[in-house]
Amino acid sequence: MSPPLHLAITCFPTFGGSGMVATGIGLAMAERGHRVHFIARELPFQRASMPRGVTFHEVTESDYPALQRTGTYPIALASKMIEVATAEPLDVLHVHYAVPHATAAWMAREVLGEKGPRVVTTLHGTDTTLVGIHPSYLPMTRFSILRSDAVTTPSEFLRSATWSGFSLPRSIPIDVIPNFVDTERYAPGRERAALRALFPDLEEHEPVLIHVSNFRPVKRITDVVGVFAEVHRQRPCRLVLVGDGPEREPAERMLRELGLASRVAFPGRRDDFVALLAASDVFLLPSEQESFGLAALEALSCGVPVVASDIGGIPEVVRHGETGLLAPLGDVRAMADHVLSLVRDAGRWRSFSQRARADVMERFRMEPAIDRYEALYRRLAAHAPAR
Ligand code: GMT
Repeated sequence: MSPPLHLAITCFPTFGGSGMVATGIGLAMAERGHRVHFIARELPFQRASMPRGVTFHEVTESDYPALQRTGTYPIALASKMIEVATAEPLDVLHVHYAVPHATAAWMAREVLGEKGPRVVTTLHGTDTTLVGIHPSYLPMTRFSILRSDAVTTPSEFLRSATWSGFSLPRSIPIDVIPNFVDTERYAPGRERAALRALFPDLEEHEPVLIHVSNFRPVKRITDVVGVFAEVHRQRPCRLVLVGDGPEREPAERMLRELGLASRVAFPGRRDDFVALLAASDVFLLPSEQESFGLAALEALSCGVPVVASDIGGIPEVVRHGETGLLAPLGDVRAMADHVLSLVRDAGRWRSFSQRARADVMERFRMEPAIDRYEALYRRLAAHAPAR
């Protein structure tokens, strides 16, 4: 039997896909008997007690007045990485989201020298398509990606966007390891009690549309509202908007202006939203950018068909015409027509729902993805200099 690996994982501990993927990998590796160190500002998951084999190392910054607004987080993070790698025989340091985590990892490796851990950078999307290519960050992000021992992306789309966005030759290896979903947690369940708690007067067959996100501008929440309004005009329905963020206020204003506020629920950020998701009829994701669309994958896993924009990595997750329906970015009318085609025809909805779950079981289960990360870690550890 191979000896356990010593892994460190860095991510943003926020309500976002990259933190969820990083956490999923770390906890799964610990369950497989490896030692896992999370290095982050906050513990990126909530558990009553720390899982066996897992240690959390908090990144703290000085509040010295002269340092305010100087962005010392990358230095504090690199220092914590050095501290952990000095105390523990780390094989691999896996950072999620390039800005600034890949740069902090490079700084730590410079200090630790060749005996430091191998660095894996997983790009998640806006670190490549938005923030990373911003002139303020591009040279350093590009360099940090190049200095990583391995780079992964969750989709073919993001791999191409990385090569082109950072003017990298296509010979630079980038592994596509699709994101995954816990298919036991995100499972079909049509029990509508959780929805009725939000809408006590919900009719038996009244369709419910749902969207889950951090309500950032790239999610185009006002398109979610636009699609809902158009569907509602032709077939009365409800909308659940799970999450929170900057676009909530404009969405609420739009709903008030449309006179639809009472048909919509904002349950906020909720860990128990799976019951709402599984009982809903269609998941909406009209995003402007999406390297993958983890929220769509969670919906498909629950057997909920997805109506989304035909951009980024979404077509790799949602099979148009089989597990969901895609439309050009911003085409609210086409998305509304897609929703209506599903909620008006129970047989069509059922076949999309069944194919959605089956496709997730075939392509996006957690175990095969974790196998691939484990194989990558083993390959890198085998080529690391002896400590
Ligand atoms: O886009 C977000 O809201 C958050 C961001 C993140 O850092 O978690 O999401 C990105 O990573 C997710 C996990 O790999 C992907 O599912 C999202 O598609 C991706 N978002 C974008 O590309 C805009």
